[in-house]
Amino acid sequence: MSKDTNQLLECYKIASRIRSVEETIAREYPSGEMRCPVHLSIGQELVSAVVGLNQLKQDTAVSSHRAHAHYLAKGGNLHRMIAEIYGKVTGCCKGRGGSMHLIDLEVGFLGSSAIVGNSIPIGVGSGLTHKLNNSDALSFIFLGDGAIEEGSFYESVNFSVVQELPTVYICENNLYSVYTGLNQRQPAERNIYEMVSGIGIKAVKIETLDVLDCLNKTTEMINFARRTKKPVFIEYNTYRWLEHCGPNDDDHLGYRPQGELSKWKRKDPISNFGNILMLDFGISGSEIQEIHTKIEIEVLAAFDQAKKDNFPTLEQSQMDVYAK
Ligand SMILES: Cc1ncc(C[n+]2csc(CCOP(=O)(O)OP(=O)(O)O)c2C)c(N)n1
Ligand SMILES: [Mg+2]
Repeated sequence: MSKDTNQLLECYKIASRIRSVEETIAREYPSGEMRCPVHLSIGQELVSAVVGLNQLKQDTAVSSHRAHAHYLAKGGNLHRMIAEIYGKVTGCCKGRGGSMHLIDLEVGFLGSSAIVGNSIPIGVGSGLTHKLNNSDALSFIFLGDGAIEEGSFYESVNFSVVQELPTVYICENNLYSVYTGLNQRQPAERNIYEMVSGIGIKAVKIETLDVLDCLNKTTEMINFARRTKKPVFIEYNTYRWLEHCGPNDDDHLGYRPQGELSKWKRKDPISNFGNILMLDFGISGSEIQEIHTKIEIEVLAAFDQAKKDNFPTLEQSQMDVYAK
């Protein structure tokens, strides 16, 4: 198998694993055992997969409320994430943070937080650290289109540009901030990446519907950042399938134009990706099936373990979350 095919398969596995984890969360959530809000990114997985494929262990990453995919693609521990969502002491935040507060310092996932825009400057600080240490590492900053409307974003990009920091801004433009469409929040003629490029950062927009193009352009941008140690901004055109917060469909609420959700679902990047692998890269249906079976076994084991784990004792619940 060629290096390219191997890389594509790896990317497909990352995306499919994220989908499986989040579908399992959605299925299990109604039982009421996960006592925290969950923001699922079903439909958006390809972004994390193409970025994750280009991340090195030494790189760092920060994220916000919709962070499961970013944490997993960076190599964050699956069982510790699920245990965190179940509030268990084995969770990555010792069960105190829930879904929106994920951290795995062993793989450079510095943390996620519920306050829109507040992890962006932390990612900039991490980029500054990489620069001061003369390291080759990059600092990845995951944000949504809504976070572009926070002041901290402009200060951060400006500082990254002026100081030439190795920061990679990954903006998942899923067209909505909760129930408010981008077209109600920003002028119709504006393109986010064009506006951001006005701050002086190299910026592009990438479509997630064209899987191969999405991977190639992402690799090109991240390689540029690694080679030059300069900041880059990537806007992805993507789409959230489920409600803003929770495991349900919300198309009946009427904030999405009729037919928009079904159009995106028909173009599901993951099944599209599977078809490309089979039709253009000679991967058999049974190989694809095997990938999914292995993922399912791993995911179910993580859920089983997390459910069996203990809640923190009073003493444990007061421990420093960073304590080993
Ligand atoms: C400072 C701040 N303002 C408002 C909120 C409420 N809030 C939570 S998520 C969210 C939407 C953010 O949209 P976006 O950045 O596009 O991310 P998405 O939910 O689409 O992934 C908002 C407004 C918040 N958590 N923090
Ligand atoms: Mg959004």
